[in-house]
Amino acid sequence: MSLLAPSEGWFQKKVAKDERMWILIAFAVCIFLFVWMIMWHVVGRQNPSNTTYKTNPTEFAQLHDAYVKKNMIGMDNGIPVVKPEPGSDVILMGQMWRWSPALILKKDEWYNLHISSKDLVHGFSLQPSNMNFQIYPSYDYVLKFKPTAAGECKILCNEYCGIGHHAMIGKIVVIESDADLAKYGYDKLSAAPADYSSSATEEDISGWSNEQLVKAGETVYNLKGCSGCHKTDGTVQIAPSFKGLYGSKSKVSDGKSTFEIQVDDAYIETSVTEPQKHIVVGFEKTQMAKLDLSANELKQVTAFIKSLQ
Ligand code: HEC
Ligand SMILES: [Cu+2]
Repeated sequence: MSLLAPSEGWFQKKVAKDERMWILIAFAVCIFLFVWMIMWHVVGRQNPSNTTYKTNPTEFAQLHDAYVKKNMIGMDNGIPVVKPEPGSDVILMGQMWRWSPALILKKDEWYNLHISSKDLVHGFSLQPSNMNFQIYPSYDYVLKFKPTAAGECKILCNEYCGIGHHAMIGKIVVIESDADLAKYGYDKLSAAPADYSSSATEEDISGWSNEQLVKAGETVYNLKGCSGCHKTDGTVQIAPSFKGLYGSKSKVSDGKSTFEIQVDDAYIETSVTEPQKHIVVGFEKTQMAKLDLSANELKQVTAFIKSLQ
């Protein structure tokens, strides 16, 4: 609202000739840009695909787990590595705080990359080519693409998503032939993932040896993303390290008081199923995500944590 009312009849006044010209020019520019918005899909080939499917975080996480389990050829720093067939559907999941899996792709081959988030909005930023996409939970965003240069690309997160945001760095390695794998330290990857019961199977594992449980537990630790926050070598980054955790006493708070608690099977179970119940003192500002482990996975990951003395 203006303090002064406009003069009577201003609206009916004829538009001056030069003013009308500017309006016409602006209109023409708008139409021109609008047409090119559509044309760039055809001519420039630089607009991303707009194929998107509805999904949900649980469903996509299951898809990710099954995909990784089937195609994994090894581990890179706690992140599973896959080498998909050219032309195939590839799953890439963003979660607090990592991109999984790491991908080895062949130069000049097409891939259908399905990207989604398990928790919050993340940003998929491919460096150094500087492609950017927002990644939402519940949407499976399909990026049809063909890498045209060999080398290593990093996937950064460019949507602030909390304390571990800066550490959320994924990897896509583009090779010309398998001989290039050595350059990235990927030539000695071991083929078979460890014994691992996915959440889909309710296999009876009561007869498993401790060694089997520990091996499978390490895979759970890597696949389910515990590795994104917890290290196993004693370093504390985002969350307490698992080294020497089992059997020790943790100082925790339940919101009302602070007390010490024995780290045993039951404590690990509550830590995973109800992460907010006991907050470790010193980590009040960080939150642990709820990760939906099956009973088998919980048993396996507990055996793994127990083995890290
Ligand atoms: C997004 C980061 C994140 C992920 C992923 C994560 N955690 Fe945590 N976790 C934390 C943080 C932060 C704490 C400390 C604060 C708290 O107690 O909630 C914690 C605490 C714990 C504790 C208690 C540690 C102590 O010192 O008493 C256990 C046990 C644990 N997590 C197990 C797991 C397991 C098992 C997984 C994988 C299935 C996992 N966490 C995945 C962030 C994470
Ligand atoms: Cu982020």
